[in-house]
Amino acid sequence: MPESTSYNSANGAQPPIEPAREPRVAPPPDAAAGIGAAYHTARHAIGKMGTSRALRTLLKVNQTDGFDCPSCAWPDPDRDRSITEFCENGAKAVASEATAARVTPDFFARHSITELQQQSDAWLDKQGRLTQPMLLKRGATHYEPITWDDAFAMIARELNALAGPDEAAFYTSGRTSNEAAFLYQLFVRQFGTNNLPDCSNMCHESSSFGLPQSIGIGKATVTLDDFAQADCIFLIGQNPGTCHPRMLIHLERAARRGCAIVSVNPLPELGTVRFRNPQDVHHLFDEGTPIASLFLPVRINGDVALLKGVMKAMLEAGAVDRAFVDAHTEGFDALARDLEIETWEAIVENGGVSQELIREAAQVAARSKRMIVCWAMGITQHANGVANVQTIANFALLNGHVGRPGAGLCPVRGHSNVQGDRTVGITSRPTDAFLDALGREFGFDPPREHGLDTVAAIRAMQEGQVKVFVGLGGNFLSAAPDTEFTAAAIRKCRLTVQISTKLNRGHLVTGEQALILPCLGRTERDVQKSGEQFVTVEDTVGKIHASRGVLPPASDHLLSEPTIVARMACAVLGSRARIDWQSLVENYDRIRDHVERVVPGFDDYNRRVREPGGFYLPNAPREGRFPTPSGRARFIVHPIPRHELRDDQLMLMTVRSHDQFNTTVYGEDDRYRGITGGRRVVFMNAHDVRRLGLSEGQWVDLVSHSESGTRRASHFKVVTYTIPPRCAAAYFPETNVLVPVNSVAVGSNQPASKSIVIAVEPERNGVT
Ligand SMILES: Nc1nc2c(c(=O)[nH]1)N[C@H]1C(S)=C(S)[C@@H](COP(=O)(O)OP(=O)(O)OC[C@H]3O[C@@H](n4cnc5c(=O)[nH]c(N)nc54)[C@H](O)[C@@H]3O)O[C@H]1N2
Ligand SMILES: Nc1nc2c(c(=O)[nH]1)N[C@H]1C(S)=C(S)[C@@H](COP(=O)(O)OP(=O)(O)OC[C@H]3O[C@@H](n4cnc5c(=O)[nH]c(N)nc54)[C@H](O)[C@@H]3O)O[C@H]1N2
Ligand SMILES: [Mo]
Repeated sequence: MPESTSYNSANGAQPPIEPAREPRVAPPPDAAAGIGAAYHTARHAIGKMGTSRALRTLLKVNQTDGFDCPSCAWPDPDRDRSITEFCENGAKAVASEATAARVTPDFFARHSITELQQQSDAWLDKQGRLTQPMLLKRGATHYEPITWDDAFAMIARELNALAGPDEAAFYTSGRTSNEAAFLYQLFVRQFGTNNLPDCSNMCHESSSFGLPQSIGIGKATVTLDDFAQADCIFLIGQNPGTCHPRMLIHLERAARRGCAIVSVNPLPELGTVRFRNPQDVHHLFDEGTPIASLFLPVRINGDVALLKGVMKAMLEAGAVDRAFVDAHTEGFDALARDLEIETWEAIVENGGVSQELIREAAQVAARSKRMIVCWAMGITQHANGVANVQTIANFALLNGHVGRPGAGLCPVRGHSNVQGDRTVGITSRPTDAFLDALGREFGFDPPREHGLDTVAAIRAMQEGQVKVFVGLGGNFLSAAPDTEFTAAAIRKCRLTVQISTKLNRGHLVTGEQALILPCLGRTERDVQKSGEQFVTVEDTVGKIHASRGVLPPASDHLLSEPTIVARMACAVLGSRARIDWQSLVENYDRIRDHVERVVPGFDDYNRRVREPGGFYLPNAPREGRFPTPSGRARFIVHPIPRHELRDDQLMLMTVRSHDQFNTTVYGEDDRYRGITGGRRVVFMNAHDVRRLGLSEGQWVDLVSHSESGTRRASHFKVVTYTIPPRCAAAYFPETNVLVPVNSVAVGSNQPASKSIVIAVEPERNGVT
């Protein structure tokens, strides 16, 4: 456990404070997207790629013969795609990957690790694509080039020298393709461990854990077509304008045909307020379409209380689908009893929303014949994230909104293939059925004991139990909670290996020795022995489709992710290898043939994925069946969480700005919230600012206390904002230092990075 000390950014694990940087605050724009989005799309794309490369690349985004956008997991239309099936933030992600800038061995010779640590996240990303395998030797100040063969030999040496396979952890981030992920988990399990932490542990783990208990499956039950039929859509804890901008097109269409849209969010996020479709040139300059017809400014982590209020009012009004409840569910009586006992006083106090507004939302839900409920990180990243998810399931089940057209549950996934990675086996908690099938297919006995997830892996590294860390994509250091604790844990490893496209802070805080293995990105052509390959991904509604890059690789030295995994497996497993890894990557169809025989739902994979748009995986609840042990969906009742905040304390949520993709910072602005030129801001309610004796624009420190110590994030500018009292918001990863590693969701072990108890103190160190 970290000691009771204050942390600072001096050792390079946190983004550095740039004293000269002064965030500016202005009123947010009146609508999301519009001409501003078109302008910023062009600026990022052309600025990084040049005009012709930008056009050539962007016109292939999300086309059936092109590549899957590397940004979010929002689905593409089954039919009638427009030629511009991308958004401003998709264009930023593409431009960041397809940039013409390069990080060469010469770059690493010029800049020491210490020097690079002092650079901002945006600067690191701007340097361009990694071009060659690089090695950081023990005690060295600079990375130096290494050959692929030597790199794999080194990984083999270190992994095979461990006392056992459980002394290594193998992380995956959600951009990895199904093909690479399947090979990776196969390699890891043949090596002998289930230590497969992934970004999903920090993302939708509360959904993946909680939803199966409620409805028998951990995924969305809807398709895009359902959004065209819904008469009511709830958006709970989600910021689609920034994080899933293509969703706005479907929300706009829904709003225009009279579908009620209810946003439950502490912030009036711009994309849920008003939208001007940048693809609709005729309406680029009009006032835009109002999106949410009702906005419930819930208190942070007030969702269980609020939804209980909505259900209580529905119950009173008799808005219960008794036939559905009797035929398909269990646990209703306990739910009804609980809602009866729950007082409006507790509901209003903990939810932070008035009884009138809650009743209004209940009326909307009660009237609905086809209701979709969407949610994202505002729901999952709390200590009671699983309870949040299961309460949402209760809400949808109450009036039978699962398994009928135009209705259903929709956990909106983040990374473009985070869902697919899980489907093909990236999990530290595999089922026996999966392991049986994997063992049968490849003639080995996979390890049965469950492995380490993200938080458990950090602790194991800290305790010296995990000595080698391999990351297939991502930025484990900056994405993980408790930055300084995590950094210290990583530094204890003997070897850390990052398979990456772009430079990030995770390359600068390493084990005793470190490797960077540069790989092809989505946008690039992947040519193997049998010819040009494509990979496959799964979107948030469970549709599997192909992704084929169009650009020449950023460097001749790059290998594809499947190739890197296969060569690592050959080197590490040596004579223990039971399969011909080399032949698998000569033709990715061969990988897919194996997937087909191991994972249910992939029948005829190679043929069906070649059909334009791909195919849907089976989804029982979508067809009205619930694959729970009893065959019924379950109402699972949870208490309202209570937060006893001291007078000087606030509840902080860590959110994304409009100019970032997770830990990749494209720029210093957050246009939709009126912030430009800097990210170190804390959004607070005006009443709290006054009450705490602070003033707008003042520089403050954010301090979190827990039994494991005091954590401090320095130098944030106070911004008064439309946010409920006692709530605050700031950007991640600058604030990850405040999230105690032991502050996790019950059941899912997901870091509670949206309910951090903080105090706001006048700046101590006086950086300015
Ligand atoms: N451009 C861009 N796109 C992205 C990403 C990105 O970083 N940038 N990241 C991708 C990934 S991996 C993910 S997981 C998704 C994330 O997508 P989101 O989950 O939409 O993103 P967050 O910024 O985490 O914001 C969550 C929202 O929840 C609200 N919120 C916070 N706490 C609560 C609460 O207690 N209750 C309720 N009801 N609301 C709350 C916040 O105000 C915010 O609007 O986006 C994906 N797409
Ligand atoms: N405080 C706080 N912490 C959070 C969150 C939060 O809301 N608040 N959100 C959490 C969530 S939802 C998530 S998903 C995690 C994200 O955690 P990660 O997925 O680990 O982080 P990313 O920032 O998406 O990873 C970016 C890096 O991935 C590499 N990369 C990009 N594309 C590719 C590729 O095609 N192949 C390979 N091999 N590498 C690639 C690049 O080197 C890039 O620097 O963060 C979590 N952390
Ligand atoms: Mo995520």
